[in-house]
Formats: sequence, structure tokens, C-alpha cells
Amino acid sequence: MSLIDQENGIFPAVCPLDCPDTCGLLLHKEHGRIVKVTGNPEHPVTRGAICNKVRNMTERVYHPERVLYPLKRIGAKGEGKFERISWDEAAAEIAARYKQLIAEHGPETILPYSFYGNMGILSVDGMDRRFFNRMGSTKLQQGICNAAGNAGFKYTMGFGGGTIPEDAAEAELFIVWGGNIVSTNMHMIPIIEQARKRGAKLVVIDVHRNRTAERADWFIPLYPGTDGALAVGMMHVLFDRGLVNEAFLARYTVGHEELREHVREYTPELVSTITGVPAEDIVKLAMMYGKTSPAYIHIGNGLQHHDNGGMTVRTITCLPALTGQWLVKGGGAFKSNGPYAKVNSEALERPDLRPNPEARSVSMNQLGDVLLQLDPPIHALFVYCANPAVVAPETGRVEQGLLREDLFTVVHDLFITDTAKYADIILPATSTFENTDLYTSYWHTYVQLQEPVIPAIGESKSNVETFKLLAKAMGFEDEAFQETEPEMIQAALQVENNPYLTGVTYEALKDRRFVQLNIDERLHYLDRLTTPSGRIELYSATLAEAGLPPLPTYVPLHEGYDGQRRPGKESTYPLMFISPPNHSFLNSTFANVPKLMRLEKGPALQIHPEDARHRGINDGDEVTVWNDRGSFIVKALVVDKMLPGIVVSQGLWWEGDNGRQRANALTPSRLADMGGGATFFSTVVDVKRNGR
Ligand SMILES: Nc1nc2c(c(=O)[nH]1)N[C@H]1C(S)=C(S)[C@@H](COP(=O)(O)OP(=O)(O)OC[C@H]3O[C@@H](n4cnc5c(=O)[nH]c(N)nc54)[C@H](O)[C@@H]3O)O[C@H]1N2
Ligand SMILES: Nc1nc2c(c(=O)[nH]1)N[C@H]1C(S)=C(S)[C@@H](COP(=O)(O)OP(=O)(O)OC[C@H]3O[C@@H](n4cnc5c(=O)[nH]c(N)nc54)[C@H](O)[C@@H]3O)O[C@H]1N2
Ligand code: SF4
Ligand SMILES: [Mo]
Repeated sequence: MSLIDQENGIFPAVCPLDCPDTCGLLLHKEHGRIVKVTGNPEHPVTRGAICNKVRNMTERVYHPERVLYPLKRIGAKGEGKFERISWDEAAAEIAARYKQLIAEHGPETILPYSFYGNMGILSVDGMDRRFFNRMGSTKLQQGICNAAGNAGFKYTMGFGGGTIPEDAAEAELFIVWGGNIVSTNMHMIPIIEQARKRGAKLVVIDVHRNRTAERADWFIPLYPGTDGALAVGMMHVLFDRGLVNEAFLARYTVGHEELREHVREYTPELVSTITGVPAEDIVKLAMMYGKTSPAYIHIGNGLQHHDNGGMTVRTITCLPALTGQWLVKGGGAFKSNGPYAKVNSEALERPDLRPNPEARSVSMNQLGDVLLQLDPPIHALFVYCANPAVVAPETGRVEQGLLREDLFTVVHDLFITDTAKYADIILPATSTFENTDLYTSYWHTYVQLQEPVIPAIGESKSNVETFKLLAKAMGFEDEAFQETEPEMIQAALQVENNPYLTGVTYEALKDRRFVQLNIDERLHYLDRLTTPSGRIELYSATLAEAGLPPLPTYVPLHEGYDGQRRPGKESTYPLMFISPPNHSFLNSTFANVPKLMRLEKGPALQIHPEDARHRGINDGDEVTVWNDRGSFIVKALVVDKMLPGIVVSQGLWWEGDNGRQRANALTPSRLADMGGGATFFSTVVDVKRNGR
């Protein structure tokens, strides 16, 4: 009997959210309904602990506002008025519009916009890709999350994977750099706490005294976008005090002599004026790093959402090479361990189906510009597993684009999100507990299988089913659109060039639920230095060719200030605005779940007492935050948690009753230095008290 048919019981599941932990879950079913979600104690890494968000997952799955059937717009765009239609009508209308647009303008007039609202590989890198490849749509560069940092890591190391959690457990020093792991990677915390019991230290380097910093042995606040300077300052001290591992440098790196010369100018005194970190603290940090082994660096996502994000991560990634920490179990650095579990994307996405391999591609970070300025224009947008009206930079421009009368927009989601309000057609999506899918983690080393535990709610359909149906309506007859989920999983796991996937099979997943990657020491990152030189590239000729500094370098932000309040060339407002995730939402997911909204108490702006005083702002005042891109209305929290000149608003809220609750109204759509990354945090604003 399938799990769906069992009315009562406890069934295994996988957390589908875009979170490194990829927890094993247990779904408790009574009378055919999930009544409770708990952690699966058998999961080797997450061990039965889950976050409060997902403990409340039933509030999302059975939310009264879930979209239950296809909807067609009857009001004005953005007004949110829809009427029920059937799937047949929806599919017929979408196919007719697409065929007409393709005949008139060619397939590149259609743009898919997706991200990882569900991390299921079949859902977001599977049948959907086949559909848009076969059609020949414009391609989407998905740089919104970690693109700059991952590119930076790879310039240094070649391969993207870093230190795995089991190894990190052995560290004596944990540096959490630009990440808020208490909220965003909670299973790393018990690993650190266990190590602290035997004397290990936790250092947090951040622009904000976040929840993780509150726990640290040492919190080092600094100015946004200046981390690269801090890292080269540390290198200066490491070379200067003879704390580098010469044998490692000679054997595994290129460019150490150039680097030694290059960092001479970055004295602690100079670096202090850039970062705002006292010179003696820079020396202390470098000495601590140089003398403690194993020393682990957790590179967060926050520090790379900047103009210089790629270079910052590339630079930090060089630190373990200076001290030889890449050779020490528990040492090294982590940015994303996703690459270890890289599946067969060609088999899944079928780029061979594409009639136009050279089709243009556009950045998801510039959706506003793409919709308003691209020539030839986009006439149809298909959004799934993403909520760009809230999460994309410059949402004012995104909104303007979505308002275009000649744009045909389809949104596949569980809810009428702020984006879906602008849709011509909304298609209802299943929750992942209603689907079959494959999950890898970008932190730990276990692969997991989800099988449906409850039937699809209402008329909702999974991404796989939806794109199969649309393929049929379009008349795509390729066998790729007939494949079942198990067949797709088998194809995904058959990879010639990824030794880590050896032994990970569909059968093993069915049998054991959690199947570990084949990570043994021989296959660790130092044997996979896939840089052009086959070594760790402290000097990168590839970067030089790309017109970027070949050596680790501090590059000031276009929009921001350094420790001396020297402005970037686009800094026209006085305060730097940082808008990282909050504890109770997952990007904009859960921002419509009342219980979790209440816990977060509404959007807020943390402002330093000095900055508040100049502006006559008191704790609890309603304020407007603004710049040339737009404005954002929030409650002020006057707190001493950042250096003066920095304001912080956590969480991505939906538009709210005043229509102005979106932090991304203020953020820029400029691209970062590498990987087409987003620059959310390289933003300047001003703040005033409302009601005057
Ligand atoms: N609860 C919760 N968990 C999540 C998410 C969520 O929304 N909520 N989102 C998920 C996703 S998609 C991701 S990518 C990860 C992200 O999780 P993390 O890797 O933790 O990254 P962020 O939370 O984006 O940012 C972390 C920190 O970066 C800091 N920061 C900003 N600019 C700078 C800077 O220039 N230098 C330094 N040193 N620090 C800076 C911010 O103050 C913030 O404290 O979390 C995932 N997990
Ligand atoms: N200011 C600021 N902006 C940011 C960030 C920040 O720190 N600050 N973080 C950025 C980062 S790191 C990221 S990753 C992005 C995230 O941006 P998004 O990936 O767009 O994340 P969500 O807002 O969670 O939207 C996901 C949507 O997918 C839907 N969904 C879930 N499962 C399914 C499914 O199976 N099928 C379909 N069709 N839909 C589904 C959900 O209901 C939800 O509406 O946001 C970025 N934006
Ligand atoms: S959001 Fe993260 S911590 Fe919470 S259950 Fe999912 S994977 Fe685990
Ligand atoms: Mo992300």
C-alpha cells in the first residue's frame, strides 16, 4: 500500500526548503491528514531536530488561502481578482498564447523565471527545464543566491565543495563569516557547541550582531563589503609573523611569492581604516587563526551579496592555503557543498532538446530591466518556485514590468503571492509532501528521496506533472515528456564523472532513505583542484584575463562607505542598508503564515542610537526608509547592534496593507563582480520618522 493510502501513521519525508540542512522529517498522519511535523531522529546529521518554521509546516500545507484550482485573471493586473477555470482550459490557453507568440516573435520571447522554492531536483532542474529547452525559450541566469561567492571560491580552488560537517566537528576554531547560522544552518550549532565544550572558540565576523554573534566568544563588527580588506590584512600578519605553512604553499599553491609582496601594503593600520576593526584586533584575529588548528571558516551568503562579493569569497578562500589548513581534518572552509552531490544535469534537463542552443540569456537579478527594456522584448513570463515581486532587487521596476498589458504571465505556486497577483493565469502547485522527488544537500553529504504522503490537495499539480501537461498541450512528443519520476531519478544518479555519487541509487534510497555520498579521504577537495594550474590559485591568471585583480584584493563598493566614510561612486544617501533573512521565514516563504508573522512582529529597521538621535527617531516609531529606487515603511528599533551608519531590516515581507513593506524596493539590480551575482546589500538609503 502506498503511503498516501495509509490514513494513520508516521511517514518519512524531506524538508524541501532552500536551507543547507535538508532535514529528514517525519509526518504524523491522522485520518489521512498530516497533523504534526517532527524531525527524523534517524537522519545521521539532522538527528531529529528541526526548526520552528517547519514544525509549523502544516499551517502552510493546509493554509486556507492555498490555491486549489487554476485561476484566470478578471481584474486589472495586480488587483488580485481571478475566476476558476479548468486545467484543460488553462493548458489550452497557455499553449495557444505560446504558439502564437512563437510564430510572431520566436521562442525567445518567452522567459521562465524560477528559483529553489522547492529544492526537489525533478521540480526545478528537471521536467521544467526539458519543457523550456524543447521550446527554445530565453535562458535565465540564476544568480540571485550564491553565484558571486561560488564563482569566487572556484577561482581559488577549482572545485566548489569544501569542508563537510563531520570533519568540521573536529575544529578548534570556528570563524562564521557573514552568515547567521543560528537561523540559517541550525544543525551547525550543536556541532560547534560540542566542540566548545572541549575549548574550541567561535568567532563571528558580521556587520550585524545577529543571533549567531550573540553566542560567539568574539564578535567582530565591520563595515559592509570590507571583508576582503580584513582577509588581506590577516594575510599581511600571517606572512609578517612567519605563521604561513611554506611547505604547503610550495606544494599546493601558485602565486604565494606574488601574494607575499602584494599584501605588504595592507598593514593592520590601513585595514583598520577600511573595515572599522581596530588594528590590534586584526593582529589578534590573524594570530589566533595562524596558531589554532584545525581552524574552520564558514563563509556565509551575506558577505557575497555585494558589488565585490566574488572577490571577497575568493580572498577568504585563500586563507586556509596560507596556513595549510586545507590538509587538516576539520580545517579549511565551507561555502557550499552542493558540488559533491552534482547529479547528471544533462540527462535531467535535456539541453539536447533545444532547437536554439545559442538562445540569449538574461539575469534574474535584473528582471525589471528585462521586462521593461529588453529588445526584442519578452512577451510571456512563466514564474514557478520563486516570488520575484518580493525577493528580486528593485521590486518597483519588477512591478512596473509585471504591469505591462502586453505581457502574458503564468505563475505556478501554492499561493497568490505578490507575484501571482500580476498573473494572467495561476496554476495550483502541490506541496512537496504530495510529490516524488530527489533531494541533495548543499551542506551535508546525504541524499534523500521524497515519496507522496498525502494526495494532491484540490486540483494542484506538481511541477513535473504541470510541465508534462503543458508539453502535451504544446504538441511536444519527445519521450522525455513521458518519463516517470523514478526513471528521472535513476537518470539523475547515473553520472560518469562524479565519484561521490557511487553507490547512491534509487533502490538504495527506497530502501534506506538517507544514502551517504561516497566521501572518503582520497576523494577530498585537495585531490580535486580543478583550477587551470591544478593548484590552489593565490594568483589567478583566469581572473586577470577576465579583467579582475589576479591576486586577493580589496575592491571598494560602488554603493556604500568604508570605515572612514569614504563613499563609493554611487553613494548618494548616508546610511548603508542591509536586508538579510529573518529567523521565522524562508526568504518570502512563510511570510503569509500568521503564526510565524506574529513571531516576527512585522517588518522592522534596526538603527544605531547615534543615527536615530540625529533624525529624532525613537524606538518603536514608524519610519520611512528611502532612496531613488523606492521606499519602505517599517517600525524603528533603536539598537546598538551595528556600527553607526548601518541600518538592518531582517526578513522578506509581502507588500502589506500599505503596499510598502518590501525591503527590495530599495536594493540595486547591479550585478556583482563575479558569476552575475546579486548585490542586495550594497545599498544606501536615508530614514525619516513618519507623521511630520
Ligand atoms: N531562517 C531562515 N533560514 C534561511 C533562509 C531564510 O530566509 N530564513 N534563507 C536560506 C537561503 S536561500 C540562504 S542563501 C541562506 C543564507 O544564510 P546565510 O549564509 O546565513 O546568509 P544571510 O542570512 O544572507 O546573511 C548572513 C549575514 O550576512 C551579514 N552581512 C551582510 N553584509 C555583510 C558584509 O559585508 N560582511 C559581513 N561579514 N557580513 C555581512 C548580515 O548581517 C547577516 O547577518 O539561508 C537559508 N536559510
Ligand atoms: N533583500 C534581500 N533579498 C533577497 C535575499 C536577501 O537576503 N535580502 N536573499 C536572496 C536569496 S539568497 C534567495 S535564494 C532568493 C529566494 O527567492 P525565492 O526562491 O523566490 O524564494 P521564496 O520567496 O521563498 O519563493 C519561493 C516560492 O516558491 C513557491 N513554491 C514552493 N514549492 C513549490 C513547488 O513545488 N512548485 C511551485 N511551482 N512553487 C513552489 C513558494 O510557495 C514560494 O512562493 O531571495 C533573494 N532575495
Ligand atoms: S528549513 Fe532547514 S532547519 Fe528547518 S526543517 Fe528545513 S532543512 Fe531543517
Ligand atoms: Mo539563497
